[in-house]
Amino acid sequence: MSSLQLEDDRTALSEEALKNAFLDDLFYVQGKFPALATKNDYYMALAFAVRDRMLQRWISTAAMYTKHASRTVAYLSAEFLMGPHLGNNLINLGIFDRVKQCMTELGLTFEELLHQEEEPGLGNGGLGRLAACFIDSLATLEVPSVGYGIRYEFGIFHQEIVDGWQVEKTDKWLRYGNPWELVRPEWAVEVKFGGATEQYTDERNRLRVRWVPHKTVIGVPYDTPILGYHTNTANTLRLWRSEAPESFDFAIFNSGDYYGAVNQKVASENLSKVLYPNDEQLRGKELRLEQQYFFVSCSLQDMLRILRTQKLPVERFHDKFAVQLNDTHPAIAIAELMRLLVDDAVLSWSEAWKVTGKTFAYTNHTLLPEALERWPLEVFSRVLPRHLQIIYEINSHFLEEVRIRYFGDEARIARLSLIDESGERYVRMAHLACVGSHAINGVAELHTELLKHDVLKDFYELWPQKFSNKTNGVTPRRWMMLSNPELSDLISAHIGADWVKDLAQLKALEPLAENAEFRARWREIKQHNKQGFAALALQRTGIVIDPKSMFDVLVKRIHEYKRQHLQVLHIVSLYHAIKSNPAVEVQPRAFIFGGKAAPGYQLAKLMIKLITAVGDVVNRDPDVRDRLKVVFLPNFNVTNGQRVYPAADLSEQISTAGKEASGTGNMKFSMNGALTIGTLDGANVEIREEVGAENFFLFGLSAPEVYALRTQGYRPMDYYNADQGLRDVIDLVRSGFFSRGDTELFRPLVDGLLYHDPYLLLADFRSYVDCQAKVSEAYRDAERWTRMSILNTARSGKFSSDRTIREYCADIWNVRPVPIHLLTHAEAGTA
Ligand code: F58
Repeated sequence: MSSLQLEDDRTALSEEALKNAFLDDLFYVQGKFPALATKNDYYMALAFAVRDRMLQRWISTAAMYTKHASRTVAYLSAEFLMGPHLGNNLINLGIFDRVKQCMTELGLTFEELLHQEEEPGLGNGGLGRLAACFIDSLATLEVPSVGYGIRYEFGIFHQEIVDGWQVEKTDKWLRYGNPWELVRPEWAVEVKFGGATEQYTDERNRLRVRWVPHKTVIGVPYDTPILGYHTNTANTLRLWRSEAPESFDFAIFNSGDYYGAVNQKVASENLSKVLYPNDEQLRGKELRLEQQYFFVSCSLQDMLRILRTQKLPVERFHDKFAVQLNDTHPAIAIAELMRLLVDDAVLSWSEAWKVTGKTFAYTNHTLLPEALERWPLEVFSRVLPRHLQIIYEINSHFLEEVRIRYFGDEARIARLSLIDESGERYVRMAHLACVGSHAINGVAELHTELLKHDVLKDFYELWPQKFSNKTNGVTPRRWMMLSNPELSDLISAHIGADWVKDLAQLKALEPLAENAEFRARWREIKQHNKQGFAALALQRTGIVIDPKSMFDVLVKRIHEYKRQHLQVLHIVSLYHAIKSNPAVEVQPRAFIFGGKAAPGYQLAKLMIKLITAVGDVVNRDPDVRDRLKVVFLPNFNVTNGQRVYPAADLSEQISTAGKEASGTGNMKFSMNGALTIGTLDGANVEIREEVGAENFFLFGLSAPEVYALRTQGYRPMDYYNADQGLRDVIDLVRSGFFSRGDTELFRPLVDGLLYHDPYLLLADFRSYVDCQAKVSEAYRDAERWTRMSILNTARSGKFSSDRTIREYCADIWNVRPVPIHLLTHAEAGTA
């Protein structure tokens, strides 16, 4: 009886049970009573009450997977940009409104509790957030899977804006503890680094290689349950933290070198200390390579342990696990699995290579040649001497195959080699990933085509069958239900609630675009979201924006190829028009920017300063009469994203065609009813295809046109000379008008545009500004705009990450759903 009671207390979802659990946790976990409890105590108590509800599902899921030895996806990613868990878990458990009600009845403000959570910002941007959307979809689709990554103590830096400049602060997200994770010291593993290798003959007379490392560290897994939406599945996100080995203590006694030992301990713990921001400075960083190898080795050892507990032989590794490499950051896994199979499990090279090839698949996320990872041979051999030998051996087998196929084509052989020998020698991680994987994919149709015919052309010619496209998607649970509850409720009221799991059903909204009452309600919700965002912007920046103006939003990492400065040129052109004739008619707009610049990327930081500097002038000029406002919202992250996408009227997707692999923010905007102004780049192409050309504002050169212009010789100055409007804009920035007369401040940007302009802003300027005029005209007709907005949402079904994950499951992973039956206490005890 008492055990049954306990089970109910910890799993029941009734209002009464939830309230009891919450108060229980406040007393017995936080050790507080209401009069002394802080907001954080309340948040923690609620989080633990919710976690209990998840644990029953988690245990049931683990039991089921173990019993059935289910084929499992292992998603290897150096980044998981999860965002806050509480709200999402409540949505997926189906108790969001009920818990809100409970908190209100207890006299607490639910929103305040949600805001109490420090978001785990363990990622830079798109790539890390994609991993988070994917594990949500995997759980929702009931697919056995584990996300493997690094438990960084400091996530992506916190951005402040001081005097218009970015200032970085460390992200102490673990400061108040993390109620969502469980540490599993019993599954810790050892990881070796450096040193040397030696050959030896084992007791069975086999010639083998032994790696004698210079140091070892311990990887300790921290597990977070990842719940599916309205399912019993709770998969695992397993993040590794590095620790010093136990032997540290003995070393002190043995050598007496206490401080040396302390240093070693600190060094071991530094491995998982901080997420690297994507930086030029990142190139060749030894610690970064150590991080990559660390989490990869931990994860593969963990998979081998699971194999052992399920009594499966290592020869069947690929039957049990489908391992996806999220870009090349985990690509060292290919050499590591070979090492584990050949050196430790004593498989033959050819057998190990077969297993490895069937295990891995690789996703590429970039078209920028400078972003392709390569490690100086010297660094590589110092950190991973055994892996370098293995890579040489892989390369020699591979190039043998290439030589047979392309006899005498030495140039091609040099291009394909895993080692770049054109100057200083490097290990090419993308080549390792291509050779060691059975599947290679891009993240949008255009991106995949460019991979096949440009970036990875030689590999495509060799193995066309390995290549496929998997257009990205985002989870509608977080990016619609949680962030835009009113819109979600409106949709459900009209077409039922099944769209959340089957986003294609949004199509049923199409006819409602012709329903005036529905349109009015649609507008009302957008207006409400805009008011909410305006309040946030005021609180964070002190700038007042009018919710009746058009919210024109550009949020993403700051990078030249993403062209935030093209939008600045547009703003300056409008401002110039007003100054030339203050009576001119302009559509009132709030230009909203957000995004972080890599700390070492000087031009990106200068772009932020330019945005804020233009804002300082425009926002205050009485001639503007508040018709234009420029806001830079500091610290764009998942939490702020949830506020901004639902409030946007216009989504800016203005990268140079052929540069943005996919984009995923573009999808979040469109789902929430924003219209896009964009180039034919990344997934914009497919968004336009889906929503219809008439509901998308297209401008700029296409990827082939960009290519042609570059080949024929691009001279930005020609555009400057030929276009008075462009000249006015550039000259105004150059004159020091936005920098208190300082003509030097923005020179690197302006001269960069006039004399180099690698991202073709000047070539696209006129087309962009003209297109923006069409946007303004369309916005003036509110009914027309609303129709277009509804159609954008209605036709965004393709961009659910559920669709993406279904494609990976069918084409690459060959895995099937395993529905979970919830265990009771009694069953769990006897399993
Ligand atoms: C992004 N890459 C792409 N990399 O730029 C974007 O187009 C795409 O939609 C997204 O991946 C998902 O496929 C990206 O975010 C990084 O942040 C790297 C992190 C590690 C250092 C180098 C950059």
